[in-house]
Amino acid sequence: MSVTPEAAPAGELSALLTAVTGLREQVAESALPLSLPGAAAADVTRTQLLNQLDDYVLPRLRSLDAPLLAVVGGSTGAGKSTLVNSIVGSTVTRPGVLRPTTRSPVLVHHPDDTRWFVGDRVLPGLGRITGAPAGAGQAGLEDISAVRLVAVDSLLPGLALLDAPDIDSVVSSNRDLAAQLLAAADLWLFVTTAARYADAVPWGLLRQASERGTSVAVVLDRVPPEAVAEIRDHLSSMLKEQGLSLAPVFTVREVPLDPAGLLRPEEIGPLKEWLTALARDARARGMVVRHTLSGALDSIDGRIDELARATTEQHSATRALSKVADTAYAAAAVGVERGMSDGTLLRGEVLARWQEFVGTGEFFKQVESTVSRLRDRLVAMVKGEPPPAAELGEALHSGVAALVTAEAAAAASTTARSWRGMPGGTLLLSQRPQLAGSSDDLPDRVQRLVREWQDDVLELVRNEGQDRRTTAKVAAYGVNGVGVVLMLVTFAHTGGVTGAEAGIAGGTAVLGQKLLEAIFGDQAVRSLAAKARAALHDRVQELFGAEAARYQEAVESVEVPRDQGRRLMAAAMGVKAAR
Ligand SMILES: Nc1nc2c(ncn2[C@@H]2O[C@H](COP(=O)(O)OP(=O)(O)O)[C@@H](O)[C@H]2O)c(=O)[nH]1
Ligand SMILES: [Mg+2]
Repeated sequence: MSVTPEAAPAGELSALLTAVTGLREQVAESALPLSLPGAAAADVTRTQLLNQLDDYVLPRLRSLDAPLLAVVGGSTGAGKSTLVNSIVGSTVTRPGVLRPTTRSPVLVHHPDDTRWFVGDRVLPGLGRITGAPAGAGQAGLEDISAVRLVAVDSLLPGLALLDAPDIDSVVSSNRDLAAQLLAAADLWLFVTTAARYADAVPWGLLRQASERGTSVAVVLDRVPPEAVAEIRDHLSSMLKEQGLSLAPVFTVREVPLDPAGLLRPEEIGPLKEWLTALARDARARGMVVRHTLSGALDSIDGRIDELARATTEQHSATRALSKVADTAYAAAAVGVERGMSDGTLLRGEVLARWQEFVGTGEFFKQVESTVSRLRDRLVAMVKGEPPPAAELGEALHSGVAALVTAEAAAAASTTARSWRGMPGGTLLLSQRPQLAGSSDDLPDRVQRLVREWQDDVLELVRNEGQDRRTTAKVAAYGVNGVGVVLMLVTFAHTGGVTGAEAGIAGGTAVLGQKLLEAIFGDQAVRSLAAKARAALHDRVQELFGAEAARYQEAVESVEVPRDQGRRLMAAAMGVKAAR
C-alpha cells in the first residue's frame, strides 16, 4: 500500500478553503426557527448547502488529490447495484433485495485508497462499516447512517464507486440519503432505464445537477437491443434540453445476466473503459473534480441570497413580536397614569372612606376657615361613625392595586392576542402557555408595589417637614394622615390644576389640597404631588418592564441576529474574492 502524505493546500487554495470554512460557519449559525412563509424552503436549502459544503466542497478543497468519487444514483430497480458489481467483477453490493430496505450505501475503492475513505474526510455525518456486505438474512439490520467500505483490487486506485440508495425510495430517509450522497459526488453516474428514463424524479435531480454544475455521466440501462438507437437519441435530446449535452451516455442492453448475476463484460465495455481512463489520468480526473467543485461554488450565491433573505425576515418577525409586547405594556403604563390623574380613583370606595375620614373632626380641627367650610360641606354627606385614616389608606391601596393589575392583565392579553395572529407568535405561545396572561405572582408583586409606594409617600411627607413649623404641623396631623391626604391629592392633581373636576371628587381634591397647602405651602404641595406620582410611575414601569421581559425572553429564544443576513452575504463575497 503506497501511502503518500496528504498534500497541504497552499496559497490561493488555502485562502479559498478559509473563505469557504467561514461561509460554512455562517450557514451553520443561520437558524430559521419561525415558520414564516418560505422558511421551510429556505431551511431545506440551508441543510442541503451545509451538507454539500461538509460532504463535498470542504473535503475536496482540503485534498484535491483524493480519489474521484463517482456516486451511482437512480431509480429503484434501475440496475445500479448490478452495474457496480459488474464493474467490480464480483458481488460487493446486494442487487434486487426486497424493497424498501434500509441498507448502508456501499463505497467500493482500491485498497490503496482506503485512507481517503475510512476517516471522516468525506461524509463526516455518516459512520463507516468495513468488510464484505452482510448476508441476505441480515438485510434490513444495517444502518443507513453508515457507509459500508469495500476494498477491491479490481478497481484502479484514484476512482471509487458508491452505490447510493434509490432516489425514489418509498422510505424518505433513503431518498434524503441518496440526495445527500449525490451532493457529495465528484461525478454522478446516473443510472436510468429504457422504461423509466422520462420519469420526473430523476429529471428533477438531473436538473439540479445541471444547475450546480455537477459532472454527470448517464447510464441508460436495460435497453431492449432493438430499441437502443431510438431511446438513446431521445435521451440525448432530453439531456441537451437540461443543459447536460456534455454528459456522456453509456447504453447497457437488457440481456440475460451471467450465472453470478453480473452483466456480461461486453455490455459494460465502453463505460468500464471510460472509468479506467479517468482513474489512470490524473489530469482528466482533475478536470471532472474542478468542474463539479466550481459548479458547487457557483451555485452558492443564489442559495445564500435565499437564506440571507429568510434570516432577515426571521429577524423582522421577532422584532415585530417584541414590539407588540413593549407597546402593550407602554400603553398599560399610560393607562395607570391616566387612571391616577383622571379622578377614577376618587370614586366609590375611596370616596366613601375619604368622606368618613373627613368626618373625623379630630383630624381637621386645626384646619383654617376656608378648609373648614369645605370640610363642613363634605361632612354633611357622611353618616355613621367615622373610621380611622387607615381605612382610607386601605381603600387607596386597593384602588391603586386594582388599577395596576387590570392594566397589566390588559397588556398581557393584548400581547397574546396580537401574537396569535403574527408569524411565529403562535409557536412561542404554545411553548409558553403562561404568556396568555400576567405572571402568577403578579397580584403579590402589585400588593408589594403599592405598599412600597405608600412608604415612599410617607417618606416624602417626612422629608418635606424640614422647618420646625412644618414639622410641628405634620406631627399634629400625624404623618400617616397627611400621607393619605397626599396620596389622594396625587390622584386628582393633573398638570398643576387641582380640583378641576366638578362634583364631589373635585371637592374632595380641593379639600385635601387646601389642607396640604395649609401645612406645606402651595408650591411644595405641587411638587409633593408630582414626586408622589413619579414614584408610583417608576415602580409601575419597573413592574411592567418585568412583565414585558417574559415576552422578550420568549422572543430571544428564537431571535435571529439582525446582521445574520449581512454576514452570510459577506461570507459569500469572501468566497467569490478567494476564487
Ligand atoms: N436481465 C437483466 N436483469 C437486470 C439487469 N440489470 C439489473 N437487473 C435485475 O434487476 C433487478 C434490480 O437490479 P438492481 O441492480 O438491484 O437495481 P438497483 O435498484 O438500481 O440497485 C435485479 O434483480 C437485477 O438482477 C440487466 O441488465 N439485465
Ligand atoms: Mg441497489
